[in-house]
Amino acid sequence: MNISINLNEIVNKFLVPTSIVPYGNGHINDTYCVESPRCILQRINTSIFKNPDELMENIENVTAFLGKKILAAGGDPERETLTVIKTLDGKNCYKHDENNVFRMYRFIEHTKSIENDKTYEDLYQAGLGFGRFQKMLSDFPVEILHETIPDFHNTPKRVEALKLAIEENRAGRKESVQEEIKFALEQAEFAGKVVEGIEAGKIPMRVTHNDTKINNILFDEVTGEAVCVIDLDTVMPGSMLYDFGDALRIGGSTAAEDETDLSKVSFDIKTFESFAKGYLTEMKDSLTEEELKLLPFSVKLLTYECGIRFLTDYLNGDTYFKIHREHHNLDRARNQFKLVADIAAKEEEMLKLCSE
Ligand code: ADP
Ligand code: GN1
Ligand code: MG
Repeated sequence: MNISINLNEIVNKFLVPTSIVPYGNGHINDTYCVESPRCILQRINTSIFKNPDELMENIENVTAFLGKKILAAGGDPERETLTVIKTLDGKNCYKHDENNVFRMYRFIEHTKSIENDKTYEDLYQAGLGFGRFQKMLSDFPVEILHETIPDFHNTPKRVEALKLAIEENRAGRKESVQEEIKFALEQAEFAGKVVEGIEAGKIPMRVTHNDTKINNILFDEVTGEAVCVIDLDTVMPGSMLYDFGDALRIGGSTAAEDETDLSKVSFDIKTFESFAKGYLTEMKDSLTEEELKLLPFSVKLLTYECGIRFLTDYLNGDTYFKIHREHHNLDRARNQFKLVADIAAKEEEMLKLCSE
């Protein structure tokens, strides 16, 4: 968040601020809380999201669509989905220059973010929230959606990116991560399962969120109910398996994503039960046999995919994910790989749960 431009000047393009403080724990954008009224100011990461106009168009279209559904269901659109605050001259973002593009959202009050300490009830609520989100978007006109990051969950392409990073060895770290590289490449045989299922017409494409980590959903601070799915930058066509698996990647782990004591990292199968119960409450009628069968596998796949993305970024010199300490991406990769092994050991047990 060490940016050199004057944030007061930026905020004045939207409204008059009294304070601006860094906010949240996202890995991608720079997020600030601004008062008052309380708002979220975000600098869009334009090295990742190359076309902020298309990105903002997606967000406006998706939130407008969700808003109508929420209203029709008797809910409050300003609480249950994001609201973009326009600039004084009516734009959905402010471009200070090419690399400094800012947007503002209404702050969703009386909610909490969950990072690592979560209960089974939280997982159930997250399942309900993400399931409801996907259900509401089931008839969204997909043709108006821009692909903000092409091939985002194309795991085989992620494997190719890892191989390239190994070959290029840009940060000179290859020798020190031989064990991790070996694990990543040994596991690559299952990387294509969902992409191939999609290509074969066995797995349907839907409008999906694509970044369902648990801190991308806000919970009511009193009742604990799932209130609002946020971080809509990657809403794109995809498989529901991406959203299901990715939510349990962090939601199902007994430790934080960057825990270095790997003896603490394991997959808690009860979280699978809780999340699935919530998710299926909303989605079970529209899922196909193939999707249902692959729910346990999706958790392994998405954890593996994220692990190889961290390892790739480490090899490339930490250019994608924000890091907060040296070797942070390597710590994250090791953590995810430990989790992959544990999920694999519990896959059969999860499958049994699905057939009950
Ligand atoms: P990133 O893309 O970097 O992950 P997010 O959009 O997820 O950024 O925002 C980071 C954090 O900021 C979220 O995890 C959440 O805690 C908080 N946040 C984002 N938008 C809002 C909002 N509209 N109201 C309240 N909190 C928010
Ligand atoms: C990023 O933006 P955030 O922190 O919610 C990333 C996800 C990863 C996640 C790993 C656009 O999510 O894909 O799974 O970090 N988002 C993007 O924690 O790459
Ligand atoms: Mg986020």
